[in-house]
Amino acid sequence: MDKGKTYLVTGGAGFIGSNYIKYIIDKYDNIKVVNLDKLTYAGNQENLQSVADKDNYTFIKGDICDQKLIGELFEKYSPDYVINFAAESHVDRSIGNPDDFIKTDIYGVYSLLENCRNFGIEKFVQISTDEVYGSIDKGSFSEDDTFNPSSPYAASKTGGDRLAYSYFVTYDLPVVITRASNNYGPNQYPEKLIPLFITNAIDNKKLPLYGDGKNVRDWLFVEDHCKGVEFVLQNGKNGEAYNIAGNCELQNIEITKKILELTGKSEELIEYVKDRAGHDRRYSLDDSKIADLGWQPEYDFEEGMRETVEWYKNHEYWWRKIKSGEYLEYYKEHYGEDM
Ligand code: NAD
Ligand code: TDX
Repeated sequence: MDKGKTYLVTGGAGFIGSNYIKYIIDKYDNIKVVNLDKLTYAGNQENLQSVADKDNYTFIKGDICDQKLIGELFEKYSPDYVINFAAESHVDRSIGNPDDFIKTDIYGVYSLLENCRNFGIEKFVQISTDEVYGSIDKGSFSEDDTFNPSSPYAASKTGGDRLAYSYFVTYDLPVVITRASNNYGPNQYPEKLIPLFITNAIDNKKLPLYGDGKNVRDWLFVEDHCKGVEFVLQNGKNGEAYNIAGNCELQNIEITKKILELTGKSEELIEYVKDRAGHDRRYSLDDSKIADLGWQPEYDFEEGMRETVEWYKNHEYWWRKIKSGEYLEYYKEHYGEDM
């Protein structure tokens, strides 16, 4: 039982990081959590309302690229674990403007690793992604397969993934790496396929399906991903990477129809649009390595999607502010410029 540890979670105000923080605070009685987040467009303190006032939770606004700030945090909080969720995470944005992706997803990882090396830690978890492997027509990727990233996002994440590994090999830093499938669930920013399509459907807006709609993704409920990350932190072997799959491969058109069914809307809302540049056809992970260690996802897709659609139906205040562009104004009003 991992009591009394201090977790430095980076990017903890985003979709997966915030779900992870809520999960570990609920799971352990005596841990401390420090959440370092730059609060980019994707970071949202409202995701953490249920833990914000707890004595064992501290929020720091800051950039993982800021080595001096990270050093000060290490001096002050002496984290046992560093779990790096912080990233620019949306493929379409990386096609339009790769700059921040290179900075955060590569240099930011380096900046964290340097501080971990100088101060010493028990474990560094780099949250990588299935996109590092690229597309696969048949079969599934294992952890030792070749990297073939297609987008500036995926290439930057590959850089961060391999930098973390190099600190294990070169400096003996206790690093583990997770590579998960596409996540879905509460608090996902409505630019990604599932929350964009749910919220558009609720508003009777078109659902813009790229290309022929037959690209395949493997879907993992965010709570399962959080459990998988914690499992790897506690049980993973240093220097190793672990695939975390949902074991639920679907074409985008199948997801789209499921969303329309669950929101009670017509398939006339589907609109085929120009394909994404460099659009990977299929992602597929072989998760036998983590399964052999004793972990597997619990959610079934139908159950996860029902919960997700219900969440967006019941949290219109959360996503309407984001989609209407009023969010930043609202944020300054409620939390102040410097939060
Ligand atoms: P997200 O975009 O919702 O959240 C990213 C968070 O990082 C935000 O809170 C943002 O403010 C913060 N951030 C960005 N740049 C930062 C910086 N320089 N310093 C500090 N904080 C910064 O992303 P997400 O979907 O929650 O993804 C989290 C991690 O999981 C990412 O590393 C992503 O690559 C990885 N991942 C995501 C998925 C998925 O399907 N969403 C799947 C596999 C892996
Ligand atoms: O409007 C859309 N229409 C559409 O057809 C959007 C936003 C997406 N799509 C397609 C593109 C993909 O085939 O849906 C699929 C999923 O797209 P995204 O939600 O943008 O996810 P993806 O590009 O697969 O990347 C996601 O999974 C891996 C996350 O955003 C990454 O952070 C993660 O690493």
